Amino acid sequence: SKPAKAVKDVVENAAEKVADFLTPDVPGSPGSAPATVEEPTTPRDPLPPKKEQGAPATVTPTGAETGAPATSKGQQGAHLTTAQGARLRDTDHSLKAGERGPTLLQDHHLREKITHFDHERIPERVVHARGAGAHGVFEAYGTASAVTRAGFLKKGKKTDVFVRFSTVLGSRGSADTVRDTRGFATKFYTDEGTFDLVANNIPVFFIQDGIKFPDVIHAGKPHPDREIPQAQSAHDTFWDFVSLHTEAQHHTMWNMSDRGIPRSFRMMEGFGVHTFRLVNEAGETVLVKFHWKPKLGVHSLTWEEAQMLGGMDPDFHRRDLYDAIEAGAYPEWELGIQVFPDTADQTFEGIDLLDPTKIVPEELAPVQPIGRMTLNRTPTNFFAEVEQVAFHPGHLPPGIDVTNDPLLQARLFSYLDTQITRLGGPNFAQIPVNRPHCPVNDMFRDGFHQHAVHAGVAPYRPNSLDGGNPFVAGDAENAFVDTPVEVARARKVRANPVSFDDHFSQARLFWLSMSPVEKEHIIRAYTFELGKCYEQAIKERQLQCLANIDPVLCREVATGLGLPAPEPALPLADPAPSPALSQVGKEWPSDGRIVGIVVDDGADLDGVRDLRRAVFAAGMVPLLIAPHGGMLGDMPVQRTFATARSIEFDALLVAAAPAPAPDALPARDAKAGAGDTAAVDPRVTLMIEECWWHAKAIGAWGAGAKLLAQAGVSGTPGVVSGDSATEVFTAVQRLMAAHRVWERFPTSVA
Ligand code: HDE
Repeated sequence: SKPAKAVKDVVENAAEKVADFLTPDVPGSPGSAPATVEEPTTPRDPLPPKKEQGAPATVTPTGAETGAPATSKGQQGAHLTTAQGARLRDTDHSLKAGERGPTLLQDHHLREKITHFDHERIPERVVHARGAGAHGVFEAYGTASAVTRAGFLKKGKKTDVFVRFSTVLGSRGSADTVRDTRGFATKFYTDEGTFDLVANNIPVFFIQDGIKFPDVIHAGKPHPDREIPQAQSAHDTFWDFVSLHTEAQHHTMWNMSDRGIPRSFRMMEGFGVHTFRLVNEAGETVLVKFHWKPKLGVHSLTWEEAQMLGGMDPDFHRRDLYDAIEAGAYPEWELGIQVFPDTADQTFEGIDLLDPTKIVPEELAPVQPIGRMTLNRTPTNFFAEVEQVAFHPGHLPPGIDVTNDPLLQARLFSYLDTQITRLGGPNFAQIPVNRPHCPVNDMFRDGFHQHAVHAGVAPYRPNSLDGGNPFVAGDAENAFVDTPVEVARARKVRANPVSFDDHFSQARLFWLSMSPVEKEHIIRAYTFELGKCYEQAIKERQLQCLANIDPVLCREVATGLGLPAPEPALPLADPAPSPALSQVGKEWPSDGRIVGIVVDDGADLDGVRDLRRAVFAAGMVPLLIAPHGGMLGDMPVQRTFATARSIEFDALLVAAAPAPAPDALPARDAKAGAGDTAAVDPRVTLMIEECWWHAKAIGAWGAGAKLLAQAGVSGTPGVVSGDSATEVFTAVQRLMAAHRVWERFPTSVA
């Protein structure tokens, strides 16, 4: 039959057709002379490149390589389509046999939609799972040019950055304001390769050797049997570990201080923790520690605010960061370095620079500013940017190098390793937020989620087929050169240097550097955390650690726990305090601070209008709180008594004494016949009381001034009243510069 003949033709001619493709002089091809068989390992000259074969393009993958538009983004066009781009007319109904079903397996849109959804989640980070991020720019002062050849630190150079702030212990959905260390990781997209400064808001770490990281994290995470408590250190396994593993005591002291509950990501310092090595043009080296200094100063919540926020606004820090940026109150930090000579013993003033449980007090080595970072753009898509960003302390540009700090050395392994699992393969550097902003030509190929369509045939070196590309760079072309540091003749050991044995002197240094009110907060934090432990032996062991730090601290916590205070087991160190560690006693700009203004329909609206103007002019954010939503004259009401709580505000101004609204609960003290206060909405009284307890500035005029008297706070420190709104605000603004009305906190220690 006809079809049978057609098949036969194809088959018969096939050999001939194939032969056409083969060049007769390729050894071994049909029709060529028998080849001398070479051993595959026999060296021979590489084949010359084919005529049209040049260097492959070195563009970063955008999709343009496939013919898709270079601007190719996740989505374009106004029409809903399938993942393959076919327009859809219905995405609300699955395809069924009749209105009442069953649903048909052939519904490719249903299957595609549900399958994609089923795979939307990726594993959260094993630590630092909860975070928030923002884009910005770093501008160098040029002051570091003498000590590093890093191009992004040359005077006036601007570099794009992406920052991710995080807590350490909690899961992705945990509350922002828990007591914990905060991550402060910055990606600098420099012209010479990405630099990641993967920092924390605490300058020391729990462990001196990275091999202990799984131990400290297992101890801090929820208990393995019940998986509680979430995002807390106030539990037995944490205190079990840190009381046994006493090198953790310095970091723990910072966590128990107000640093463990920051007011805002914008008001945190950042620390590179480890000592790094900088290399200049001449190849000379210095050792440095990196510091971020927030323009707004270092501020904290009170413990009660932090706990209330955990329920009322678990996203407080994330919201604060995004609100500030969107309001134009761009957060700023100065990057600074402490510089030390790169001596053979790598110590400075007796402090071992390779020990990550030690700081070098700023009074001994000042932090020298080298540039300024401004965060000015919130992410477009949280998952794409904040969740998928991948930092790594080994992402270093020429001019910045690592040291032998054994904690840093383990980190250099861990980050890439964990990201392969978290981001599903080795190609996550191609995710937009992770792409370097400079040419990449790395010879890495294939693998899961490969988005690049690499040109060329020779992803190996040396090659001639791609014209020798890629070429290695010489010193003159700014290659990253590992610093040829001498390695001492040594034996392989699993041991620390003797200097790492001092676990208490710097915890004591921190304690002695605190003001009385900060000491009081530390005492209360230890008492709370240990009070949450069940095991008596753990409390006693931690009290022994506190005795080795300071007898007053130990005594006060022991009293709170109802346990005897032990004697120190070691002679107490005698360090000079470092005033730079205290958060109290200075003045800071109040940009981006939130001022709550209590008003009602009878309030002095002209005064309120002036006040709002003055608050905006001071770079702060006024929020009107009224009995009802909508407008108050020509001003929008942002909060009602039902939606506002004191913890959102940095200061409170009271312009009215509103009568109880219908949705108010009875005043707490109404039954006790507290007189006039019962005639005021109890939520307003509560707001004033809470602001007072939390040591916030309070101001009032008009009817509001009377209310302060009724609440029993007028005439106390940090409470001002006056005739006009703006006069009161001027006084409140001065109080806010000190952050809190510190004298309102009771202190039992000197
Ligand atoms: Fe990390 N750390 N870390 N860490 N770390 C991670 O990497 C690790 C340490 C820090 O916003 C992980 O991608 C080890 C010190 C921040 O994405 C992981 C050790 C400092 C972030 C990891 C440390 C940090 C991480 C988890 C001890 C301050 C969040 C997810 C040797 C200088 C980065 C990831 C972000 C994240 C390992 C100690 C800061 C598992 C092994 C010290 C800010 O690789």
